[in-house]
Amino acid sequence: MNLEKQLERIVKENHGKSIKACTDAQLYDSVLQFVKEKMEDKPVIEGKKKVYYISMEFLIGKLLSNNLINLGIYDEMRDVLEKNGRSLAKIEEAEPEPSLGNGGLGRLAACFLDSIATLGLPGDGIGLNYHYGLFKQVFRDKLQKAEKNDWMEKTSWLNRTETAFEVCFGDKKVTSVLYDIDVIGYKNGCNKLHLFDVASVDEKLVKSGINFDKTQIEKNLTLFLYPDDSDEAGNLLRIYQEYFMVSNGAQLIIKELKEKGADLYHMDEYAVIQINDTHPTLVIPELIRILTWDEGFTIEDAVNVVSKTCAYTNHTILAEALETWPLSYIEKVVPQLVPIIKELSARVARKYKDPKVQIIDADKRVHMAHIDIHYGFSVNGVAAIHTDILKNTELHHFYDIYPEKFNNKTNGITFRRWLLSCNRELAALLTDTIGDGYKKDAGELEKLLARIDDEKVLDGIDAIKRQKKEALTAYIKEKEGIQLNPDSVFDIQIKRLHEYKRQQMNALYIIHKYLEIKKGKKPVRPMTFIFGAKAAPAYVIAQDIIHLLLVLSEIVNKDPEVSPYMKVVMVENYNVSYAERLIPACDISEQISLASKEASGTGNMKFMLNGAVTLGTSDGANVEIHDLVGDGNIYIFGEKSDTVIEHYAKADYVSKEYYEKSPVIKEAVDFIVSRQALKAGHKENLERLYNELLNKDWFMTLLDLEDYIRVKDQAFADYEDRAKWKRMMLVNIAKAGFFSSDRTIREYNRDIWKLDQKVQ
Ligand code: 26V
Repeated sequence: MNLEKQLERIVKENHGKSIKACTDAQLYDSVLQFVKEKMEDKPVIEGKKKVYYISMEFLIGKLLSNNLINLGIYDEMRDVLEKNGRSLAKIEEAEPEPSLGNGGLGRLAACFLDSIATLGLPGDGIGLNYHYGLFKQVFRDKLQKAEKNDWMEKTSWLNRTETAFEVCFGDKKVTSVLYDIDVIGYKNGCNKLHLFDVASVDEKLVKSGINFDKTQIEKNLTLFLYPDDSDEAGNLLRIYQEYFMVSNGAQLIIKELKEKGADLYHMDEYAVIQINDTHPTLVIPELIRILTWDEGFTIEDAVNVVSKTCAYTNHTILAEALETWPLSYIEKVVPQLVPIIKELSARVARKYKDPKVQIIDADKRVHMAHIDIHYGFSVNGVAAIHTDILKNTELHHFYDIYPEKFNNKTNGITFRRWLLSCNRELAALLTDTIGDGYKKDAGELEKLLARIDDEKVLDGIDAIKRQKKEALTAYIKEKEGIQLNPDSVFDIQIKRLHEYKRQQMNALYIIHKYLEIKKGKKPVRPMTFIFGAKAAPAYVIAQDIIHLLLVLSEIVNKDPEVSPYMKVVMVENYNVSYAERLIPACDISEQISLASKEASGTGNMKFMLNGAVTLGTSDGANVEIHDLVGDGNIYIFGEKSDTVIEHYAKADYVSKEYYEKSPVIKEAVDFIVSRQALKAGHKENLERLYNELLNKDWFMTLLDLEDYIRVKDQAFADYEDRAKWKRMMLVNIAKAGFFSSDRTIREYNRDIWKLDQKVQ
C-alpha cells in the first residue's frame, strides 16, 4: 500500500475524516501514528555488546521531521500532504517540544542517540520521563518567570511498556513505569530511548508556576528536571531522581543481560555504560550492590567487573557544577548504598594518601566524579582543550594515577537535524554542488572548497542565508512582536544563561554601539542582536542579565534615532525548535565564553555548518574550529586559557582596574545604572549586576571587553566586503564535517565501547 492510502486509512479510522478535511492537530497525530508504525517495522539493532548511554537529560526536540528524514520518506510525505492541500511544516507546529534537558549536555545525548543508530551500533539511552521537563520561560515586567511545559499528550512518541521495577529508598518503596521512544538511524534500524517514570506520580501537586511540595517524593519524583536545588529539599529530590534513574537502569541492564544468556562475571563483554556527567554516578555502587546482594558476587568480583563496564564523560570544570553530596543526604535517600560507597572510599584511602583524590572528604561529602574516575575504565573530556585542562589542571592528580584512562572525544552534532532538517535549502544546494555523499560521510563537505571561486555557488549560499533571515524576521515578528530588517547583520548568542558564557559582555558591546550612534557615529549597515537563553531559577545574577537584555531591547528598539540602525531581541522560551530557525539565519555566531570555561560548546558547530562565522574566544571547540578554518575565516579575541587559569591561581584579577583604566568600559558599565536604564528597568536588578561587574566579575568580563569590541567591529566591517564574507561562509560549511556526531561516535566506539558494527 502506498503512503497516501495508509495515511488516509489512519485519518479515517481516528477522526472519520479525509486528509483534506481534518484539522492540523488531527493530521499531526495521524502522521505520528503512521511514522510510529513504520519505525516498528524497522529491525532492532542487535549485537553481542550494547552501549547504555545513561543521562539525566535527553534534549530530543520535536521528532517528526527528524524521523521522516531518517526513514527516507520526508519528501514523499511532504508531497502527499501538499497534494491534499496541507503543509508538513504547519502540521509539525502541532507537535509539542519536550524539554528534557537544559542545554548542550542534553542535546549532545540526543545527537549521540541519532548517530549510534545511524552507524548501526546497538545502543540505548536511559533517562527519566519528566512530565514538565525544564520550565517554560515567559517574560513579565522584563523578568523571567517559570511556567510548566506541559508536553506529554495522549498520543506521543512515548510507548508505554510492561516493564516495571521496584526501587527502594530509605523511607519508601516506589514502582516504576517504563516508556520507550524509538530511535531510528538514518536509513538504518532502531534503538531505544528508555525513559523511566514513577507509577504514583501526581501532576496535581503542581500549584502555581513550577512550585510543588518537594517532600512528597512518590508524587513528585518525575515532575520536573533540575528542581530548584537552592534548599535541602531540592537537593534531596535531586538525589532521589538520580537514584531512581540508576536503579531502574541497572535493573534493566541486568535483565537484558540475563535474557541474552550473559555470564554476569563477564558483564563487560556484553554491556558498556557511558555515564553522562556525574549525575548517573550512583549506577556504580548500585550495580555493585545488586551483584553482591542478589547475584552472590564477592565485593572484589563485583567491583572488578563494574569497573570494566563503566566509562565517564566530564562536561564541565566549573566547581559549582561538579557534584558533591553530603554523605548524610545519601544516607537519608539510599542508605543501602552507604556501606558500598564507604567501602569504595576506604579502598582508595588505603592506596592513595592525597586528599584531592578521596571519595569521601574530610567534611563527609561524597565526590561523585571521583567515584567515576576510580571505578570506571575511561575518563573523557569533550574537546581537545578541555581534555588538556582536565589532564593538566582540574584532574591532574587523577591523571598522574591513571594516565591510560584519559582520552578526548570532541563533541559533534547530528547533521540530519542541524542541516538536512533545519536548512533544507542549503542541503539541496550542497547536493547540487558536490553530490549527496556528504549525507553519509560528512567529510565530503570539503569538496566544496574546490568551488571557492565559483560565483554561482557563493551567491547561492548567500541567497539562502538571506531567505532564512527573511523567514526568521517573519517568525520573530509573529512571536515577539519585533520587526527586524533582513538586510541587517544578524548577530546571535543562544545558549544557557551563565556568567561564564558572558552574555553580559555582548550586552556591554550593545550599550557601546548604542552610545556611539547617539553621538552620531552610525554603522554602515544596521545590526541585529539576538539572544535566547533560560536562566536557572535560583541563579540571581543570571536573572539580572536577562533583565538587562530586556531593558536594552526596549531602550534601543524604541529610540527612533537608533532603531533604524540597531535592534535587540531576547526571544522568549528559547528551545530546540527556536534554535532550528535561528541558526540558519545567523551571520555572526557568538561564542564568547571566558577561555577555559566552556568545555566544548556545540552551538558553535551548528552555526558553522549553516554558514555563520564564529566570533569567539580560544575556548572549547572554538579552538578546533579555528584550526580547521584558519585565521582568515574566524574572529578570535581575548585572553587565552593559560592566562585565565593563572589569574585564578594568583587571584590577581581586579575588574575595577579595567573599569578605571578604560573610558569605553566605564561608559558602558555605568550605563547599566544610568537614569535612562533605571527608568526602563528595576533598580534592584540593575544595581546588583553593576556591583557584581565592578566588585567581583568572577568570569572576567572586563578583562576581554576592549578586545571584544575591537574584533567585533572588524567582523561587522568585513561583512561589507561581500565577496570575502561569502568565501568565509563557504569555508566554514566545507570544514564543518569534522563536527558530525557520526565522527564522534565512531571514536567513542573505537576507543571506549568496542561494539560490533552492523554492516550497512
Ligand atoms: C549546569 C548548571 C545547571 C544549573 C546552574 C548552574 C550550572 C552550571 C553548569 C552546568 C554545566 C553542566 C554540564 C554541562 O551542561 N556541560 C556542557 O556540556 C556540553 C556537552 O558536552 C558542552 O558542549 C558545554 O560546553 C558544557 O557546558
